[in-house]
Amino acid sequence: MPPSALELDFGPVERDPHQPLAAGAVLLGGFALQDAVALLAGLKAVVAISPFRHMVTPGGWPMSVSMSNCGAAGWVTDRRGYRYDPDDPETARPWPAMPLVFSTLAARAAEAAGFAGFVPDACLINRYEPGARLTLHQDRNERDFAHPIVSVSLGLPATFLWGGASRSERPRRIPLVHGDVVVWGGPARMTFHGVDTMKDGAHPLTGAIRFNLTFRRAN
Ligand code: MD6
Ligand code: FE
Repeated sequence: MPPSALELDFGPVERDPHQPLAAGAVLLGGFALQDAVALLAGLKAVVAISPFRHMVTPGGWPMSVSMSNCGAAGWVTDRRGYRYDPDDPETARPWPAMPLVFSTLAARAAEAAGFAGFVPDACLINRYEPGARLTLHQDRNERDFAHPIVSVSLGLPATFLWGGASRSERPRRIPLVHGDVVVWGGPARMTFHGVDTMKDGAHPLTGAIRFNLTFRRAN
């Protein structure tokens, strides 16, 4: 017997889809699930133009996470520091345009989290292989911290590290899975955060990779 429409619509729900992390920050469980295939197609088109690369920190260390960008501004790091650049330093061309499915999803998620009118001009694309990690940091290279940040997880699960206003605060560990979206802004905007060392695994859409899209208003 086929499952009833009721079962299809309402199960299986394992987590509250709207999980507050702090004032101004919320995890929208599964918010991007319906768009995941289109988002991955958009990602593929972007990195065909501006490929993933391991950028170097100002201290000279290559990051374990490889990155690309799309939109009017792209986040970059090199020996000169962290900043947004309208051009991809590797191609010496503007970053690829932000796919409509990216900006539409980011705006919908921001609105669902209470930040109506979010128009991202930058999308940083992070690519994690098993063993990759992102140390605790604040996102502070944007011009106006009044805008929230929208973060979309695709592929392998990860443990998000959610700290406090100072680096010394011990972070909470938040599991993030394929399709999850985190939005934060307002009083949570400068929270220290990171991603714990990625475990090995296999996701049907991405294999042994986690992608993260973070949408910002840089300028
Ligand atoms: C990641 N995310 O989830 C890394 N930053 O792969 C971030 O560093 C981040 O998710 C600011 C806002 C949301 C984020
Ligand atoms: Fe960040």
